Amino acid sequence: MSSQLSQASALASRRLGCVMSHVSNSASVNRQSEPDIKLLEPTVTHDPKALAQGSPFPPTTPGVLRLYNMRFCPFAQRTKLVLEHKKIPHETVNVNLKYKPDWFLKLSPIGLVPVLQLDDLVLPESTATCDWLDDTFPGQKRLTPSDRLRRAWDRVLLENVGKISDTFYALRRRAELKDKILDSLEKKLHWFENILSSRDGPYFGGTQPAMIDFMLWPHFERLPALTMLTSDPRITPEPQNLPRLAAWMKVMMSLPAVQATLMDTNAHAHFFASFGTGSPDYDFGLE
Ligand SMILES: N[C@@H](CCC(=O)N[C@@H](CS)C(=O)NCC(=O)O)C(=O)O
Repeated sequence: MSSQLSQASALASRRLGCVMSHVSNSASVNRQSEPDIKLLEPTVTHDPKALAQGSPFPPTTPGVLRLYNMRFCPFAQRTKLVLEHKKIPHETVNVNLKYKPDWFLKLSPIGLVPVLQLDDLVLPESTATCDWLDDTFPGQKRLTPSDRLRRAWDRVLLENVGKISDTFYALRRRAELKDKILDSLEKKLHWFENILSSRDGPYFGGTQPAMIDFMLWPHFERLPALTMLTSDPRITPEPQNLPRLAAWMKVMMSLPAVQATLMDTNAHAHFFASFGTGSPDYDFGLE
């Protein structure tokens, strides 16, 4: 027992006090109250298939950050985008959200992905996980703006983007209201277009992508699938209808983090259709 304790304390002191090699040393300047966290590179690659009820818990490794994910979840994609953009080492475990494993519900009783786990730390919710990552590993790419008004307006954008995703579900529930639902989505997209036009760069963050770009992106990535499902071209940003958003989508697509998490339009459309029939195809495209 005492040898286990001393091993644990040796491990803890190895992990505290120095910053991950590829996260800038500014981390130690910016964080005063908590010790720095040194993450270890994962050595195990988990099967990407979604783990369902009855599947055994994949053992964690001390010092390895884990993301509980669902491959088609726009909220989990936010966390993945921040992890990828900041090059934060992590492993991913995909969860079947229709038949959740008991260990997942025990770990995070709210039962939603994303969830981050690092040793004893368990943190749910896309915005909380992304803020924690940005605060804990600020590195050279701090994503949260320092300007208070910009931060406040980014919150306004964030609060409104959910209405884009709601469209998918509204259309499934009230197909007879299709025109009305799409009219209101189109209006909302023009609102985003105007705000983007008032900013100083191709990104919502300006000349560089900021946290808000990664918070919004997953919802916009799915718009072409919505056009495919509704045959309504107004709701996909193109240079002729929503030029600033179209240009933003183009630059976002070229970011390595977006490339690393991107699902194509067919895959999104397939997943939505499968979700609509009550049998979400979590493993679509694997094998
Ligand atoms: N507010 C949460 C929403 C997350 C969320 O709705 N995740 C969905 C998948 S996209 C989920 O886990 N659903 C499981 C369930 O509803 O039981 C966040 O921002 O993280």
